[in-house]
Amino acid sequence: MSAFTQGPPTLRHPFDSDRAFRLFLGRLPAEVKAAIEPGLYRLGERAIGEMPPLAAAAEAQPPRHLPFDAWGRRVDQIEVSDAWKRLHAIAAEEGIVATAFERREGEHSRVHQLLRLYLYHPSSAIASCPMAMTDGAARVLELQGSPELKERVLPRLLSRDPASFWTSGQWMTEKTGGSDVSGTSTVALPAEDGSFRLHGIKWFTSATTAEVALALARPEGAAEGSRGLSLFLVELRDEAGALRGVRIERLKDKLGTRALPTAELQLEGAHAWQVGPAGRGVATVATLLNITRLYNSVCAVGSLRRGLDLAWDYAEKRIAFGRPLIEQPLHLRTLAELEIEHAGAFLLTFRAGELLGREEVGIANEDERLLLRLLTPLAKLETARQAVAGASEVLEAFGGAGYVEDTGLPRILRDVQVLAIWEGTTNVLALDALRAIEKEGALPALSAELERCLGRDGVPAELAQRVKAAQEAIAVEGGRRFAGGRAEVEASARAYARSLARLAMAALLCEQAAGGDPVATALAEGFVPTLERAVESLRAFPPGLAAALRPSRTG
Ligand code: MFK
Repeated sequence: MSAFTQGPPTLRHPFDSDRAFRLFLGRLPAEVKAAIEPGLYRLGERAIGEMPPLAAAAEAQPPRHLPFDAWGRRVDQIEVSDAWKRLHAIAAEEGIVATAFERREGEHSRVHQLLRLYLYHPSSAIASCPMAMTDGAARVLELQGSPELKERVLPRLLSRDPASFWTSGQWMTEKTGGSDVSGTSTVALPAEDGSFRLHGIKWFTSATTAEVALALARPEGAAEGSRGLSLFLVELRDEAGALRGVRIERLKDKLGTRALPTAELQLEGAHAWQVGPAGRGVATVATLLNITRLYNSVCAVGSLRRGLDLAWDYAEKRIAFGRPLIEQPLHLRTLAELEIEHAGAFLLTFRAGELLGREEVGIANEDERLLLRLLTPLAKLETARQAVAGASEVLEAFGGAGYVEDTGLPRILRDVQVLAIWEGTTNVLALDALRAIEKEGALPALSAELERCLGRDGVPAELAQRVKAAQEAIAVEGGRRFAGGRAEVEASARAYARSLARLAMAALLCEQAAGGDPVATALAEGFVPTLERAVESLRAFPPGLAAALRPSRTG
């Protein structure tokens, strides 16, 4: 009798395994679908073939900081693996950034680019992070860069040639705060040629091997607080590629994203050019933030998909109690619930992508602009939480194997945890959604979107009714909280934003079900109860309870 061995989970091509992806492709205009499908298919093949071993190799050989050379000279090099470099090169070749800016598919170009990112990210060892920042920086330069920067830097960020492709970092966080940047102490001193020299400490800079970075700094003599900040494009390196005016203090030792170099930097006269108006640094960098937040959502959905694909495959192979796991009703339901979460996350994220695509080619109307403004933080905060909860469930679906490093599964959980932190935590994003609602009046645009989705012919009537009932309950509860004063509004912001995110997801799933596809209908039926639970948790937390639980300092 041969000893029992359990085969590892294997990946199928996303065109076969990913129904949300397929349903979405099927709803694109026929000519767009025909134009982008072959390239997506090829990238899907790379994502399950060539890339996973590269990602594993990049993880196994994390970046090293080499402060000095053998002779004691300060060199501040970050040594990265060949695999990590190759993953960057693949991103350039596949146009992970460029696709959105070439605009070959007009308003659908952004969606095309995000679909490419969705396939690339789970096999990239988080090389998706530098691509996010590069994309955001490219958009800021496209909108607000000087002609000189547009000519010299922008083509590098959009290059498909790995040899000339540059990436950009994003330097905001200082020791005083990652969420609150108002205490930024990096100073910008003017140089004779119109550029600036930056001096200060940046405390958390991802992908520090970049060639350029967008950084917040305070021009000498500018006001305190965030209104005194301006945005600068830093050119990190001299002609020879050595760092110029930038010292690397150390690399961060992080829970996950271990192939990605993240550093503490001392800026000692870093060469920089102002981008956007003086004193408008936060508002200018918001363009970048909204793009990296959308990347974050796509990566959350992609990671959830990867975990699910592995768990479904394993469920076919793994026998327990005399049957494959997939034949066990409870296991099947657990994975189906994750599939439902993935479907909602996918649709909300790609709806935001559609709107961004329309904005980028200049055809979005005011309602669409406001809807995008609100859906961006909603998608970011909810999909990140879904990815963290989903990854935890995926590990559990493997039993003990999910807890063992060399299966590669623990890395999924470690890596998704950051999605709820960087680019704004859940609470910061909930407050941003509130900002969009209160300051910009974005809520009516969401109502119009719900009407658009639920008013489609063929939407299952009972589901549409339940979504509308949830919408009313959220409005009533929101009104009650708003009437309760500022502290009450802020305390409820997370539950409120999460309910709105689920409301939008449910409506989009109902719209998708309008065509009568049985899988689409099942996904909508499965999702609506999760919306009802979110509304219940918004309602359930009594005003004043949090304050009652605050630890006493006197007793
Ligand atoms: C794999 C995925 C890839 C992800 C890559 C990740 C790489 C990791 C790198 C990082 O983590 S970098 C750090 C990311 N940091 C953040 O996301 C900062 C989080 N904090 C916030 O978002 C705060 O809300 C914020 C810094 C914006 C608060 O600053 P302020 O100055 O107190 O905000 P204020 O005064 O409300 O807004 C200033 C202006 O910006 C206002 O415009 P006006 O001056 O015209 O009135 C706001 O309306 C505008 N604004 C703020 N957020 C906006 C926005 N506009 C549009 N969209 C937004 N999201």
